[in-house]
Amino acid sequence: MNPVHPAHSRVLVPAGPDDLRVPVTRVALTNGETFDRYCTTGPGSDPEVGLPALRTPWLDARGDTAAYDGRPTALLDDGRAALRRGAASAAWRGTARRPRRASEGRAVTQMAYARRGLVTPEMRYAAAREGCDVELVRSELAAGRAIIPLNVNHPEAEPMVIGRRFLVKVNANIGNSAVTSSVAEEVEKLTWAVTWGADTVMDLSTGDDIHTTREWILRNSPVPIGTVPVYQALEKVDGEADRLSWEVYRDTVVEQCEQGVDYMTVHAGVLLRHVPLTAARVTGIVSRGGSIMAGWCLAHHEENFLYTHFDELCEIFAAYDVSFSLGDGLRPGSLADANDEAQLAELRTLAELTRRAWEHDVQVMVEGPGHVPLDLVEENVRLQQEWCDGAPFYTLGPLATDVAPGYDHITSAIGAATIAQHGTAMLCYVTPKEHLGLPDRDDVKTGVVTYKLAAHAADVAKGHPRARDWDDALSRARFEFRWDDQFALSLDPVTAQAFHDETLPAPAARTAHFCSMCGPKFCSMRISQDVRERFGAEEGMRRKAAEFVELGGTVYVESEAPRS
Ligand code: IRN
Ligand code: FE2
Repeated sequence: MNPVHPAHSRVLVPAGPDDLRVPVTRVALTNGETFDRYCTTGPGSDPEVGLPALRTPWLDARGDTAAYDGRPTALLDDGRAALRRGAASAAWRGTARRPRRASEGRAVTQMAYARRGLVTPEMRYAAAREGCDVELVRSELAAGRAIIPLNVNHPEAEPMVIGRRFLVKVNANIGNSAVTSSVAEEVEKLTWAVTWGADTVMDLSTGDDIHTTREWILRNSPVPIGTVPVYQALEKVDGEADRLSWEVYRDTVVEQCEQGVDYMTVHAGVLLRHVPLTAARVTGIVSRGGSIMAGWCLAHHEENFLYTHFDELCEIFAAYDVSFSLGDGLRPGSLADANDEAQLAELRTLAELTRRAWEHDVQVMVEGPGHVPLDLVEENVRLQQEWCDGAPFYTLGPLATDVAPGYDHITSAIGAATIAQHGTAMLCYVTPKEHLGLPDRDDVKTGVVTYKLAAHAADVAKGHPRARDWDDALSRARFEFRWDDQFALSLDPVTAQAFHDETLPAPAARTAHFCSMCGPKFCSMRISQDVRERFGAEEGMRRKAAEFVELGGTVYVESEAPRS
């Protein structure tokens, strides 16, 4: 994997008593210091080979899962499509993998271990990456306030934790629509997304190659992978939602569990009686999965089969340690619809389902909006946290205004930073193409970087122990005119450096005490440094201020500020 800056390297640092080591991105600074950042890139892989199976020894040592002969991948419906598409797919080693699942009577979810008071290597790994005590991870998992989304069939993934007490995480969606993209491009998008810091990736692929695409993505993904199984189930019934059934859906879920999907969006809160509540909305039902399920309920005049079969679904998820992402099928798609009866009715149902999943030791997060004006954002987190007993909240933005298509990464990052500050655990990114088209490579990067800065802003505001250090390191580099360090420490070194070099490309400019924004004479940082040098830092400035007052000037002092 190519680092985004020559000063970056992925380093494994020892974590704890045994040989457990966790990755960091180490930034080598020109003043001899180093700065370690949270690393999501993984070790890098040849797409045809996949990543090493980091967790297999841990899974084997626990001895509570066993490999079995799942249905041969090549015989699955869309496996056939993959075979038609040529040798590259057929030769994929995934076809020979034997999936594993919980042995009879064994509870293998991270929540189950946590509740029994057991500390797993996964918990220690996640805690080390956060820089927190492993007991915090274990107790939050046990209480349902955090999840470690890791399917036993995705041993390549590096464990990470999602919960309000931990760093705010970012999810990037990738996936082809029928008209564009190839499998290789999707793997490339995954690699690209984690390069810029995506903590999880959701594969929202539709179309013929869906199974193969997912197999490639999973085998190459160092981060947890999420899906929305109803999209694939719909493909299996040729896009006719009325023909969906629990059986088709269940088989699709099992297929994805065997492949190693770590968490799945399940729109089980869209109940028959909730659908009419959306009738008077400005934008109706904007969730793809939500509209599919609403359509099915109305066509059959039956309750949502995801709701009526929820306990069976929990049993399947428990066998593979797949986490629920309880879908917000009735999320508001416009400011006008925010926090309305339909949205809140669904949230109450999601709260009920959260508790039911917990009875099976299945990990849960709860999805949230959408489009919400800033003054209603906090209420979203408060109600979700109260009703769902602190289960992690995972929101799509929300967009704080509807009026800026083309800039919806920004309209939504404003809402995202706000909602994360109030306790949302993971943010689903929005790209500049939202509402307009399929995101390309540049859009994916822009979306991830924009969401990383929103998440980080929230981490700082929440007082996460190590968050502010990053800002301080960058600010010191900036003040000391260590330009290369400022680039290396930035979220997007490539853009930062390119912008700087646009006007001052000469190598000498990298140590110059100014940039082209203000020029040499008017650089406030240079002037402020000169003041320090000439008069000594604090004392000199105080002396100068006193002289100024003696000459009749006034100096603003906090305690004398006018009150209103
Ligand atoms: C996140 C929070 N609310 C929705 N999401 C994401 O939206 C979810 O994780 C998945 O990536 C996508 C599902 O979209 P639909 O099917 O609800 O539109
Ligand atoms: Fe929208």
